[in-house]
Amino acid sequence: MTKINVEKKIQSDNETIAEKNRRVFTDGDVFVLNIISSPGSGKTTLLEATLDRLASEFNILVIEGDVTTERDMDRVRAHGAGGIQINTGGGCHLSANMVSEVLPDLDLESADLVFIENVGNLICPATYDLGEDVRMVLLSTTEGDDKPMKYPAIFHESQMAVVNKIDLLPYLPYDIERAEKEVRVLNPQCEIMRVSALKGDGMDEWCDWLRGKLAAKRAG
Ligand SMILES: Nc1nc2c(ncn2[C@@H]2O[C@H](COP(=O)(O)OP(=O)(O)OP(=O)(O)O)[C@@H](O)[C@H]2O)c(=O)[nH]1
Ligand SMILES: [Mg+2]
Repeated sequence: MTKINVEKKIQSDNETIAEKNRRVFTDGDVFVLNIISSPGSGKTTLLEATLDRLASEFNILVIEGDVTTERDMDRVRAHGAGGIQINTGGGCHLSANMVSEVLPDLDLESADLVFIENVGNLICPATYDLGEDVRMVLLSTTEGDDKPMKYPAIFHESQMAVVNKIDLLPYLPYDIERAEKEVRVLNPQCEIMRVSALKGDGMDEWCDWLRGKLAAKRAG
């Protein structure tokens, strides 16, 4: 019982700070995407591919979440992103407070899109609102097609699910229809898209989705 109360308090404190972050993001007129996946699904590769296509059109900031190192921040900087690396020092997810602490270091006024790459983990980040507009789960074909039902929380909490590494479909026993069906069972409202961040398949559709989300937010 005590454990449940402590968890509820942590979540409600997080929610309060997330709402403050959301107001800061809205004042900055930016669209914010919180990207969650297991390690190695291709979050940073998707960001690199997105930057290659959109960095000349939009001012893009990235908040990188990792236990340690600046490796992912170095990668996205090399593709034209501004932003900042957060090291959790062992924590398995970003919290609204961690994001709130770096907001003063970001030039949101001149930004259009803000990507938050969460710590690679399919469980812990699922229920931590960071103040984003959309929470997105990235699946990949190398993980196996049974993951949605095994890790349901993130699929309940996400408004967008992207299946990455579709270039590998001919070589893997991955039933993409099965994975997508499981997502729909868990969350019928969740949008679903397929991409290969590495090879470029689906990237035009993905970039159009981002353009649409930014335009919709700015239209109020
Ligand atoms: N074949 C193929 N490989 C990919 C694709 N996207 C990413 N990869 C590879 O997958 C590996 C992991 O990619 P990352 O982008 O580092 O994955 P990540 O989700 O950012 O990893 P963490 O930040 O450690 O959680 C790299 O070797 C990428 O080149 C893809 O679409 N197709
Ligand atoms: Mg990464």
